[in-house]
Amino acid sequence: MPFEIAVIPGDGIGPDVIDSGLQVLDAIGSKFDLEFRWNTLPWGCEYYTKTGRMMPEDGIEVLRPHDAIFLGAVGYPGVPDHVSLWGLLIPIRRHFEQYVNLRPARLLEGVTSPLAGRGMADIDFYIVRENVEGEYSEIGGRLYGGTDMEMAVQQTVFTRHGVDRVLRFAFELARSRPKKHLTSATKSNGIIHTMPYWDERFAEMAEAYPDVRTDKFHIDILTAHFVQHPDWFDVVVGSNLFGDILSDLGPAVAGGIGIAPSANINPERTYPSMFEPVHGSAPDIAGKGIANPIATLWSASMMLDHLQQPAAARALMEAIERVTASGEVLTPDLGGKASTSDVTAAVIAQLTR
Ligand code: GGG
Repeated sequence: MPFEIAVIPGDGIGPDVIDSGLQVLDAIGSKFDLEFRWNTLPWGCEYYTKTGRMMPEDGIEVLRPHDAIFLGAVGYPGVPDHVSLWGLLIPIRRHFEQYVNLRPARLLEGVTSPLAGRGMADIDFYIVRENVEGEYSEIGGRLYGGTDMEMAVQQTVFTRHGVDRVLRFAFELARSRPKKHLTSATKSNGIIHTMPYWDERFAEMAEAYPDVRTDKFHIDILTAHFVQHPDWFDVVVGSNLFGDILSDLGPAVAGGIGIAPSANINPERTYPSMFEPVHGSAPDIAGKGIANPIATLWSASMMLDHLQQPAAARALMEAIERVTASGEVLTPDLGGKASTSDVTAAVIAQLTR
């Protein structure tokens, strides 16, 4: 049976890196006898300028029957960021209960960390970001617009169901790893209601996982620890906003956002999950052919894992790592001179050698 994959290249460098991903996945398909049927959807900011919507009204129904969604990047100058995000990425995450955003931060061989003296053994952890509630909430509004009493209010939402399910996923992931260590990102000293609640749920959940070592840090010092002690971390769980920030910082210490993958997962598999690089559309380098495709290729490997193709997922990851380890074909963000298509060809060459 072919895998039915919805492909949303999106904006800026999205189409470049997705094109790389599709070439590499087709090569994987030939090697492992897997068939992919790509349903490419032209949604995003250009679509918005033509239609007034980031995706059609029935977009969620169009996506629903697919086995997975493969997405590039969202956002472009001319369309306000909150319009592009709330018109495409966020509705997909919510409708399909992709409540886990799993984001690895691992230093690949051949990639140099900006942290002096740090090597591969020091940077290898996962960020588990709550992906459908928390600070990303449309509850709120503005009052007295245009007057000197103007105000804006934004509500954070932590439900017991929503917090517990992402914590459970993080504990299970930590339990499956050798270090069995889970860190919680909090800010319960300053955020007086939601964060103490998060801490309470974390503490209660920990009782069910006596084999998992736990700790928690306020988000401010946690960011410092990511830089000064990345080796302390194994799995880090955070709310939607904290997880988002940590999952730019984590990959930055692992060599840069150009290699950072992510999986928006519906663990129950009731709905399709979505795989995307962490990075955005990078309009400054769009169309130049120099975007690093590794974040997208690593996301493709996570998609293969989710599609229960572990051998293909591993082979893709090994091919990526052989390319970075050789140091010969790297894009400018990693200190090289290679183009997106050079890296794509190098990964395919490693797959087919
Ligand atoms: N690769 C998807 C993308 O363009 N992400 C940019 C972004 O701003 N994402 C916000 C979020 O993940 O919450």
